[in-house]
Amino acid sequence: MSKQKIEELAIFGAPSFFSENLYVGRPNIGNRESLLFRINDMLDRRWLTNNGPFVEELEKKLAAFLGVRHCIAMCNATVALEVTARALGLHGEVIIPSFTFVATAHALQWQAITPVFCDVDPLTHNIDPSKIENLITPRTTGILGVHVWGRVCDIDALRSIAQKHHLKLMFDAAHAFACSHHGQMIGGFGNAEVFSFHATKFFNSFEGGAVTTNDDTLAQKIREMRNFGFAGLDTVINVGTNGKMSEVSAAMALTSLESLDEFIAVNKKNYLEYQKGLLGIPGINMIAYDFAEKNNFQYIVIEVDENVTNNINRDLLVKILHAENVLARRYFYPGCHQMEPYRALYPQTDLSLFETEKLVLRVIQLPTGTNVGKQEIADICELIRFIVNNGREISKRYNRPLV
Ligand code: T4K
Repeated sequence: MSKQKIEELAIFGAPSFFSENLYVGRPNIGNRESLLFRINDMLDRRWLTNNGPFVEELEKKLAAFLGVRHCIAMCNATVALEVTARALGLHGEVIIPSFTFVATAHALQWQAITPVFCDVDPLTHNIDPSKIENLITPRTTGILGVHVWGRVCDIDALRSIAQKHHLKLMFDAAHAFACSHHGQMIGGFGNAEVFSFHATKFFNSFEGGAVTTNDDTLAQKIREMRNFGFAGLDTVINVGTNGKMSEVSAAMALTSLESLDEFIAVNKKNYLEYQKGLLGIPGINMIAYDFAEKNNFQYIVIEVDENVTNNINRDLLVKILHAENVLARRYFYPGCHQMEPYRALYPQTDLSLFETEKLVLRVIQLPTGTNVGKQEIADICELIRFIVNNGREISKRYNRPLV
């Protein structure tokens, strides 16, 4: 039973609709026995990290699954982005979207590379190739595209811009594991691609990530940089860091891999349930996935058009949902360019990010994954429908000054 009267909304003091929090990014856990078996094995072997057998097995399996020559498992995607940018020799300026998790920008800024923020296409939420060339300067050395929500950026356009201007092209594919472009798995495009296997990703290794590439020399360099620059037992040939994936993370990743099809099936089912449940709610539009491609359906993203939602803007909707224990998120509000240090370092940037500035005000992510059931999705959708249908009264009452 959904809320019937606005007095029954938790923002007005009534009990929350859901007794327990429904989170975005709840981890998918595969077969526990399988994981525990691997962990026991690892403990018996006393090989816990530093390119152990689970990491080697994982790298081989992922490279085969993605159809790439090299997969280098890493401790997380942020360090993987840093190492890849460095191994590619990026310096000066690199063009990236502002509409991304701040790790994309930090990975560059951390090594004194200036992230130059480019606007996005409002339909795809991905970097808009038509706005890139204006941002290229003599200092530009690369383009870093992000496959936001696992929806692939316009790879072909980015590739031709990169070729024309002799720039390196890398992708932050943190969201795009098991997604495809023209039928080819993400992982083999550009000079290199970087995945995240963080707990919140549909395929997780607790913390973790990977770099994939078809470039043998680059792969070798990344392997060395991942391990302090070592090229032998006591020979260091490059500056390096500690980007290694531990065996326990690889054990989790191998276990997740066994349930990959199930995770995708659940996400897809949830996506279709949301699509059905949200249908016809004025001003609530869910992003679409291209069914001709492979998708992981990990993100249920809605856009709120407050001109049509009876005065319910995105932030008020999020507040009401939170009060009902639906812990929706506002990724990637307010955009990297509005976060420090970028806001202070590049104060004029917002002037050129017209679409990004609007997008960050209308996007919400809703809970999905193996932890969310069909009934819960139906209830969340009914709640949103109720909120929008009664939007004028709710917003009037919410904004009424207290006496
Ligand atoms: N590039 C892109 C485009 C990315 O989205 C990310 C990461 C990266 C690069 C960097 O990847 P990594 O270096 O992390 O491998 C979370 C994740 O920590 C982050 O990995 C992810 N993107 C980002 C979109 O989301 P926060 O700060 O929002 O996390 P937090 O703690 O608020 O948790 C998010 C949600 O997940 C909450 O609803 C709670 C839930 N949760 C989280 C964890 C860790 C759980 O239910 N259980 C858990 O164990 O960044």
